[in-house]
Amino acid sequence: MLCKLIGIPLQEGASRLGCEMGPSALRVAGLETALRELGHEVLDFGNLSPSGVVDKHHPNRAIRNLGTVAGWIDAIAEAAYSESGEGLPIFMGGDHALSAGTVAGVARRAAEEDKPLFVLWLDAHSDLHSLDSTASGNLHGVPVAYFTGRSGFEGYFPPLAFPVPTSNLCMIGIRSVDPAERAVLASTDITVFDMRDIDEHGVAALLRRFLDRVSAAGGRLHVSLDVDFLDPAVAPAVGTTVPGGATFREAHLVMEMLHDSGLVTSLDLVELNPFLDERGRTATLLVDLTASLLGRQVLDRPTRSF
Ligand code: 4U7
Ligand code: MN
Ligand code: MN
Ligand code: MN
Repeated sequence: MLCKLIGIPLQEGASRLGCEMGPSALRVAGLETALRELGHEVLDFGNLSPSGVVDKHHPNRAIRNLGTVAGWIDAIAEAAYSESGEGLPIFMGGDHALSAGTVAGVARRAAEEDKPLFVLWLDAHSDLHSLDSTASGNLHGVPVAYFTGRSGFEGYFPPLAFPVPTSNLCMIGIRSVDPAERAVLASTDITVFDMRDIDEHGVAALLRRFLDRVSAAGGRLHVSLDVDFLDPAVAPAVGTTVPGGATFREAHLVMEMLHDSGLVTSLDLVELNPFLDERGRTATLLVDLTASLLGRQVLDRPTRSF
């Protein structure tokens, strides 16, 4: 498999500075070597930079860096479209606002191939705020509302040609939802599995159900991994820590199952803040999780029966 590493040093969507160092930390932690050792071809495209920044003002005065983030999304969507034609683009963030661009770009690609696009959102948060409902004003909390075509982004974020149907979106790991987001989740058909669902059923059963749907539909699958999907005890390098997250093994199992499915067509690694890391352990964990997604396993596993 051809893996395309694309750095997106965007940090203006988060309140704490530091995500701009994410792509560097993933490189230092050995992402390219890990994938080569698995037999993959790897191309590092370097880092993207934003399109021209136009100052934008929104009636919600809490919003921060709107023009800057909009400029990033524009450039990211273009790159995501161009690089998703062949190989597996791996978008190295950068904060989660970047997914407004990656998903918009891969959605355009899917539309061109006449395939449905599915999105697996691995996160503590649902990132479903509109520009009107965000109270923090941090734009890493809005990408899902944007790429599913919810209203209020017109004139602020780039026009969205191919919204992702809410029925094609599955969230796993959720444990921090604001009231406005809760209302959206209650009124749409987004599949949401919170931490309680993982506790009760195990992450494998939840994921398998979704993957079966993607496979039956012949869809493309974009995976967006927010570091805070993981428990902060194993992944401390995030600004937005929420206790009670996925364990080390739950996260690897998700990646291993995604590998076996053969369905993943693009990946975001987001919200890594190396300034908050402990001796690179979170960056290293993200490299190892990506390796699991690309076929690293403990034992060779021809289909086994027990
Ligand atoms: B992340 C939050 F209020 N919902 O809007 C907000 F809890 O990309 C958090 O998932 C957003 O890390 C978190 O600021 C965005 C908050
Ligand atoms: Mn997020
Ligand atoms: Mn999050
Ligand atoms: Mn975060």
